[in-house]
Amino acid sequence: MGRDTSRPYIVAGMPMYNEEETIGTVVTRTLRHVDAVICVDDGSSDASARIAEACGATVIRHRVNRGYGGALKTLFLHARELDVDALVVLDSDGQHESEDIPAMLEPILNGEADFTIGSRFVEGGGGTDMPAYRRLGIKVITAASNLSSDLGIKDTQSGFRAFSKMALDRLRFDAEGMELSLEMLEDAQEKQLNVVEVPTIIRYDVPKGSNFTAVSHGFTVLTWALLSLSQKKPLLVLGLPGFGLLATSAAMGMRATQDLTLQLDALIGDGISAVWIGLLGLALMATGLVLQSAQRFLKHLLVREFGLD
Ligand SMILES: Nc1nc2c(ncn2[C@@H]2O[C@H](COP(=O)(O)OP(=O)(O)OP(=O)(O)O)[C@@H](O)[C@H]2O)c(=O)[nH]1
Ligand SMILES: [Mg+2]
Repeated sequence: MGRDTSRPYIVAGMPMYNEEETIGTVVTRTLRHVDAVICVDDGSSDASARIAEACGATVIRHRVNRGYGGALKTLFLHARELDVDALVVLDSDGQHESEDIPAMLEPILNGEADFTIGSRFVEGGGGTDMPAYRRLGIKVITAASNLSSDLGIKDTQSGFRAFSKMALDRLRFDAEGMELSLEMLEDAQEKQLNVVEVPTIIRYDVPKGSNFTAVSHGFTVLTWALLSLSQKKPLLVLGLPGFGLLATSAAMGMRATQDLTLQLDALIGDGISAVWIGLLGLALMATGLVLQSAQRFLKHLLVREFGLD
């Protein structure tokens, strides 16, 4: 059957890993709002793939687990091949409301946005039964990522995202896990895509959900944010703590000198600590300075010599 070219062709994509309890309902509900659903099954050991297919989804199988980022790469590849007008990505565990898909697509279809994010933290959005530690974790990650690049996005951790054809063509990422959430936002910022947050409710009262996995994902994403920050602002990340350590060392050294009357043991102990802390401080500051000037030099080379901006 040919495609109706008089209206936009919309596909929903779902990363899927052992979601047999929820995938059937999510696919059925999602198909009410899109032309096709693609589930990327990442080596599930349960009946997820069979149920998704029975409910009308196309299932793409990875033979080995390639993580959330790997699943998104596969989805982008297929969406480009299918020449879709928009791709909406949502979780297969029932946390995202399929009923919000039209609201997610609207800014894309009317040309206001290239990329939308279903957001818990804009007016009208929220999370049912969202544990406080999750909220805190998201805020910490968002604050860290805003230090390196002022993304201005309130919900950097929502996996409910929709993309225009242009965004699908231009976005590139290579993270394997959930850190993809930030890499994609940074890439969108560098490519000057128009990112809009759409209020949505993300559910936490779904059958599955492991606190351990969520915390470990949280640390992976935070580590990525800090690495990105140290690449972009090495002087802030290394130089500032280095300077703090150097100042501490100086203060300790001065105290050790002044307290000559104190017992020899304590004196030596403090003196040695002062030397170590001082050396660490100097090393961090020096590394920060070297990286910062390397970055400036590289930028200078690219912009001035090769005309790249
Ligand atoms: N393809 C693929 N999908 C995955 C993988 N890990 C998780 N997913 C899917 O990605 C979506 C989000 O994963 P979750 O584990 O629910 O992550 P989360 O929503 O941040 O964490 P919770 O709040 O605990 O649910 C779900 O639809 C999962 O089925 C994976 O390794 N490969
Ligand atoms: Mg989930």
